[in-house]
Amino acid sequence: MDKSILIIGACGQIGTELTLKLRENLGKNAVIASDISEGSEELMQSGPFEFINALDYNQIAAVIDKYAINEVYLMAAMLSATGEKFPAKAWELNMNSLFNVLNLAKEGKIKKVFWPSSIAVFGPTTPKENTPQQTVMAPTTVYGISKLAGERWCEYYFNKFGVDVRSVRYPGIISWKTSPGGGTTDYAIEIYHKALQDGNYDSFLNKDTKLPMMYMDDAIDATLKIMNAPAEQVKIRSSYNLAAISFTPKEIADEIKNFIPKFDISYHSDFRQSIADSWPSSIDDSQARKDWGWKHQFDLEKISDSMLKNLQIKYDAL
Ligand code: AKB
Repeated sequence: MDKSILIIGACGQIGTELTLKLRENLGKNAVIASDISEGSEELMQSGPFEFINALDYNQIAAVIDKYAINEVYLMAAMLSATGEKFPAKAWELNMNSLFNVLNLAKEGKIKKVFWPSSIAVFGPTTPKENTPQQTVMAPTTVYGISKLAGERWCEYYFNKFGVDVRSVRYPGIISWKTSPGGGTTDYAIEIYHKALQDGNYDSFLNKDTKLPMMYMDDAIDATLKIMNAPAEQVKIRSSYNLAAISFTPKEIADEIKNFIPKFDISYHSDFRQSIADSWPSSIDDSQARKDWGWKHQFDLEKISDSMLKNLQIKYDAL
């Protein structure tokens, strides 16, 4: 059976690049992008697009029917910082969109589901360094609570109904194509924009706040690796720990100074500091590496080089 894929939330930071990569790999008509509003010109022109509200089961079912979809990537979500401003909305979006897709799979309308979890499933009582796959999980953000609940439901649907659902706990994802929306790790993207535009950045996290991070290319690679792995290799059906590198605002600023010597950083933490303080500093992802061959490629130097080059090209074209 040929693959026919639906991406829900295709216009967001990860959805955009996931859609473009899948279209490059499988052909543009094999990948249907969908979201509540239109995305970048590059995304909109790269293949078919449908308007879908992830909370509307019937809308999703109609598109699945129309294109004979067999795999869904559910990328729509409200992230940690915005989630604290709109707790009820975050809970509704993050949970009910997942139920819609899990139920469609349970009813046999689709064969495979990808749903992203996050390092936000961990909380202040979790071991901070090298956080294990199985450990204390007591998140203190609405986003984290919704992701932890979602993980439990994914495993439940796999065990009870045989739903082939696969998931990774993304760290902060760094990218230049599409802006992130409302996360705590967003500073690690803003800093590159500001370095090029203004030569300085006022960080909303303290200088020593170390968080797990990953370049977009690695995140897409992990996503496709777990989705393409034989089912028996995907041994965890809640969500896999996933890691690449960890750094602090001071460390990323020092790296940027290697490219832009006059770059300057200041620190004025806001409400996002307590979210960051509740998360791990580094993650043990050995299970993902063992089960389906996960391996990251980008360190901080490579990320900085790629971010600054690509953003400069983008700004020059404006
Ligand atoms: C956020 O900061 O909310 C996200 C995440 C770590 O899941 N980037």
